[in-house]
Amino acid sequence: MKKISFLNLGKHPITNNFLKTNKPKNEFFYNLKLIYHKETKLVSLDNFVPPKKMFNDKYAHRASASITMQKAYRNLANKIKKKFKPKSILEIGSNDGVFIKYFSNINNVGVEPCKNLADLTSKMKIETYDKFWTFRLSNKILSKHGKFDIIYSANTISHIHNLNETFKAIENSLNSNGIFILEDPSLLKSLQKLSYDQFYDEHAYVFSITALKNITKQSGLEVFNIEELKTHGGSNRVYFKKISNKTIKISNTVNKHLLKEKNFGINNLQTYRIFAKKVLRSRKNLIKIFQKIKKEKKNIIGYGATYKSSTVLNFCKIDKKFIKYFLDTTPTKAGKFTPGTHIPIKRYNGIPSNVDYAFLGAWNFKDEIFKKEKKFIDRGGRFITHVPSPKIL
Ligand code: DWN
Repeated sequence: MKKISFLNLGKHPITNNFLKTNKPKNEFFYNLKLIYHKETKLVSLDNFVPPKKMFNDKYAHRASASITMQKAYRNLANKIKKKFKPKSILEIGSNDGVFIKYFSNINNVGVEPCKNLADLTSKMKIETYDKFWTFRLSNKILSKHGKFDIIYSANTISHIHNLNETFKAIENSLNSNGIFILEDPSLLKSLQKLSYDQFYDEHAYVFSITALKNITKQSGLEVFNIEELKTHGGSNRVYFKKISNKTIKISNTVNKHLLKEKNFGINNLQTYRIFAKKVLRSRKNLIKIFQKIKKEKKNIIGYGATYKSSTVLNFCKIDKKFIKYFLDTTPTKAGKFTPGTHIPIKRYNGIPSNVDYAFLGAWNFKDEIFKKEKKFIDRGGRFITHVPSPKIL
């Protein structure tokens, strides 16, 4: 399979490796390089980081950390119940149970390799397997729980390296009329918004619908509906059925989306070369903004120590010189340091009055944050973003 490299983002740390010290010994770095697969049109990292280095019992991210996501999962759970009336549901990557908890009255099973998170849902009486999703695990779950009406997976399939096995195992675990719902960041939106921070160790892939169609052909699954979501800066919710199930019609959202991707140039290497050039320009302009503010001796902090922001900070070499500290609502990140750039992270308790600028690490929650930080904005505080282009908001 021909792979073409189109962007080298340099050396990067493990994004989940929030450090206990700002002088770590032997911090792990890998080369973050993006590639385009000519045949399947898949876009992926060149070097995959071993899963156990990323997903372990110290996993920091909590899917319920934002009100936006809490609402999104509650609405989706209601929609699924109303539309499909499932008697069983499996979630791959159940995180802290923000979604699966709504299905406590049916056969609900979680899969979550990060033990600290799996323990949270086990305590909620949701049977949770603290294992990586594999064909073997699908058989193990099958022998105890049977096949499922719905399999749901948000922000997880893009993290699993062996896609062939992943989709085959999903097909294996679905009832003949079962539905698989995948939610992951959209490649089209990432290219359009120049959000190159969607690429980091965990995001082995950023999917287009074109690539998803191509790579799932072998697994016996086919896409029958697509919903475009605003979450995480632009995601796709992709509905799959078994190819053998002829009772579900393919919605025209599928062809519409494929055409949109084709018109943008998803199938064209040149699109990625142009993206790469724009990313280099974006870095230059973001650094200029930080340098200018620093010259004015103003205080800059970071807002939301996201995994995504690790790509921006390490690629642009924005460290403690520019950002005094990050504020984040996640309790397990507080008191630690950002991977690679070693910026302190403090527990969020409002933006202090001496802060002039806040770099939006969690730009994908801009609306929620702007609402919450009205006081900061009203007193002249400004946010810095790099999406879709570096600017002060
Ligand atoms: O796919 C993934 C996504 C869904 O979650 C994972 N690979 C890892 C993680 O990535 P991320 O860190 O880029 O995700 P978020 O959801 O954009 O992270 C938001 C961060 O910002 C959290 O640490 C919470 C924090 N936050 C905050 O401090 N104040 C968020 C909001 C909305 C706030 O008001």
